[in-house]
Amino acid sequence: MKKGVAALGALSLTSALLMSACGGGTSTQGSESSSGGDASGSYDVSSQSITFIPKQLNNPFSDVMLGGGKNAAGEIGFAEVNVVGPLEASSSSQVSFINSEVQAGTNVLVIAANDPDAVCPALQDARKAGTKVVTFDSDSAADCRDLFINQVESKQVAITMLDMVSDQIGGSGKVAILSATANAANQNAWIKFMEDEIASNDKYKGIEIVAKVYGDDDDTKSFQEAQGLLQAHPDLNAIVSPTTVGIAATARYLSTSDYKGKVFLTGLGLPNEMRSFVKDGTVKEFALWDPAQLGYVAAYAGAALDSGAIKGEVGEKFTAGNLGERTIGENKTVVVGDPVRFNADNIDKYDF
Ligand code: RAM
Repeated sequence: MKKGVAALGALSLTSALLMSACGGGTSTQGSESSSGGDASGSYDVSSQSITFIPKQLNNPFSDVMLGGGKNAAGEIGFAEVNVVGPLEASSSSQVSFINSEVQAGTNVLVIAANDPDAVCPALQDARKAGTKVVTFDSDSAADCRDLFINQVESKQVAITMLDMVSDQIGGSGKVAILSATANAANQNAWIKFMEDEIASNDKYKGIEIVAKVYGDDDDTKSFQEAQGLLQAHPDLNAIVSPTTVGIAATARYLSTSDYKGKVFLTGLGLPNEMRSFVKDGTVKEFALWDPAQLGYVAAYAGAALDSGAIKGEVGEKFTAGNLGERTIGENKTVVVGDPVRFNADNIDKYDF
């Protein structure tokens, strides 16, 4: 059980999660912990605590992901569930949160790393103190965590984005990437696979990546980077933004610019944030997975590790509640599911 309340300066998602349930999203300052629950889940964690640290709190994607994580934690029966984290996704912004949660005695830490290496020493200390460390969404270096819960195989995310942009530009053209932070392990893995595929797969040989810029998962910076891309590359055919913050900001810029309908935009987005841009013709198609499932599986993985049901070795299996049995794969990674492509025909079926 955790020894105390989350450290001063920790930020909570109480209202963000409520807002997210209603389709909005914001964050407040303070700290949050909840107690209760029983041991009715299959893992006995009734005296244990779990802490979620997303890349940043003021991100609607994080809100949905944490919603799934908290649902699972309640279902499993953790005695205490905490959500803390920074408001911006910079490299070292999570270190103080890791340290204070571990000092307070959290049993399970579930973290989306802003930088695969910057969080490592703190995560190593956490593991030495007996905390089980699960990364989700964005991995740390592999030797600093017990398990990584990956949304989708990284290569499959890359291929989905390449297929969408290729369809939209008719197979060839100039493409820019507007990413999250320069250190984000998840975006960098997807971009690397995109570049490798363009270089090696004839299907994508007409795609030329002419620029890569970083909006830092900050709405204003992403908007400005989109504007800057179009100024610097007036002959651009498409922007691929593998971040929900970046794609929404870019769509907002394009929707009122002369480029609307001329420069394509695709990547990874939340249907609820992108719906109006699909309906007004700014965006044809983009993709994502259900972030709530990612949080849900991560909480179950943490419970399975903490209760001793698994050690975190490749080949072991655990049950992730109503999402069923999962197997630990190569590199101690668990894959949650497949991406979905959203367009005018199906976007109204999704509510996240
Ligand atoms: C942003 C974040 C997150 C990523 C999604 C697709 O919200 O960068 O880490 O997984 O986009």
